[in-house]
Amino acid sequence: MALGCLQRLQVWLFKALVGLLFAVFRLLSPSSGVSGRKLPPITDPLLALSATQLAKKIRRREVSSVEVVQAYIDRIQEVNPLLNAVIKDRFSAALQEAAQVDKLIEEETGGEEVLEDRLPLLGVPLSVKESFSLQGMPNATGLISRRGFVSTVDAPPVALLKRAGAIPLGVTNTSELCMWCESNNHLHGITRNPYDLDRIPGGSSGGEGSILGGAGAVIGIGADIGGSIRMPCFFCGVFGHKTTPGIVSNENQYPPYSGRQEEYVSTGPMCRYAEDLLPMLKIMAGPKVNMLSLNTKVDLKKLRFFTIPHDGGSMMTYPVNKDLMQIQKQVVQRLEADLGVKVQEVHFPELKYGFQIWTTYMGLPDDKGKPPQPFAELMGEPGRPVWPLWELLKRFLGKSEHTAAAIGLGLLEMSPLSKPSASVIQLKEKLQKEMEELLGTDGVLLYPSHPRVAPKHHHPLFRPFDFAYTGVINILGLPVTQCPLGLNDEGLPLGVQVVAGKLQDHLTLAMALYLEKTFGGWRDPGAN
Ligand SMILES: *[C@@H]1O[C@H](CO)[C@@H](O)[C@H](O)[C@H]1NC(C)=O
Ligand SMILES: CC(=O)N[C@H]1CO[C@H](CO)[C@@H](O)[C@@H]1O
Repeated sequence: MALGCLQRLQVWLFKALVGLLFAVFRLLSPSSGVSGRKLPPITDPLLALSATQLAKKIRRREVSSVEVVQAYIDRIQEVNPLLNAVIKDRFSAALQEAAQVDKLIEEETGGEEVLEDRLPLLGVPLSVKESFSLQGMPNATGLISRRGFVSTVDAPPVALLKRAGAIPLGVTNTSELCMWCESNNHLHGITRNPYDLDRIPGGSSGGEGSILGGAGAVIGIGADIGGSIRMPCFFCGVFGHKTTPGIVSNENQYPPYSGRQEEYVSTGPMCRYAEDLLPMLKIMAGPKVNMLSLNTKVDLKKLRFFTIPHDGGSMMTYPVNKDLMQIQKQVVQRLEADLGVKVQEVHFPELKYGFQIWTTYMGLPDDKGKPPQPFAELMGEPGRPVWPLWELLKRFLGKSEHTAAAIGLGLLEMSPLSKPSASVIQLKEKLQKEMEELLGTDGVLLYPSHPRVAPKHHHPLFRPFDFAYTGVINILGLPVTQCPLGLNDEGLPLGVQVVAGKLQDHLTLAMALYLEKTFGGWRDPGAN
């Protein structure tokens, strides 16, 4: 399956043509009106505290929940006109709930420890991705035909976070039906990156990434089937964890998962401060928390470390950008210098087929032979399935309700590219075995999050397969934490994925704390 010389030339020519097409597309696209503007810096010190610290201060009555919730409401009102991240708020309900929290703390006689134990996030604001049910909030996932659909219950991890005392302030934008890396749809509009409004925040949990990066939220919740937590966290400079699948419930998300997708999708925490990842995951895991070793103290010096600099030259993805190669090398150097460990560079030829592996497995039927629900069917909900070619034609005339990305996915679904292939299944099985052997229960792997930093709006349409860097980890079913690593010369977030063996989530969460300490974690996009 190696590439010949002629094929390489063809790939190069194709990529050059695509680059030219995008340049023309940009010239023809209208400017957004916020182009060139910058987010204001944060001025309220409450916005610079982790949820863990906020909860502690609230319990100790050093600050009230109403003050904290109000600080976040003010920040959302300041930045959301620029970001379009929060698409429906519940500010007045949240303030009432905060007032109740303050009253409860006033009356609590059991002391701080009782509250910490029972309600670890008491009084802390929470942001929720719209595709998760949150009672009274939209249940549309960016589909015009679902306008007016309202959630009647809370999705289980949302309910658990609420039960731990967190107060949701609203829901945030996603890509249409959560199946694209740009959070844009014709119901709630386009969401922008807090570090550069002309760029994407990623997707599908892009509203979460954007509002977290923009300091309008401190903790949030996302789901990830191909990078939907990790891409937005990477592009927006925050932390996110794709949990080992099967731990956190995926119930009551729209669209629901079908076929074998439940094996590859994971719900997990997204946040600005690494120390919030672990307590959030403990809460969100519910009864399955005991399958993980979240109380085990991790000694990084005793782990085995590996790094993979790129996917080995896939035909589908673009090469990893120099800044990202460099920062991953710096992580390696720091690990070796700080911990006295050896970080071994490894290569897996199968990674080149990350995209093919992802599409093949996403299309497989479930145990009972039932195939996943076709995307064109979901696009037509609650009516009949759409016909992607017809939608494409309508799109050119500006008459389709659907985004180009969703139509593209509908078309891809009809093409031979997305038919499960036996040779790809073999490749994946081999990769799975090798990767599990390598990582064991004490191995940690660094892998680029994406080939480049946050792209300009719509550019992913011209480079649709770069998500293979995150997608392949879903199919392997491994836990992975996205960690920010400071900003590049243009002020855009850098980062890396940290992967571990199944159920070894505590290892990558410990790495997130280390990398935050070493590389500075989240940066205020409004600073300097
Ligand atoms: C969201 O809508 C879908 C159907 O369109 C429905 O099955 C689901 O129950 C709704 N979710 C909630 C929480 O109301
Ligand atoms: C800029 C933009 O399109 N904002 C929209 C975000 O979503 C809400 C809810 O659907 C709309 O009311 C806004 O117009």
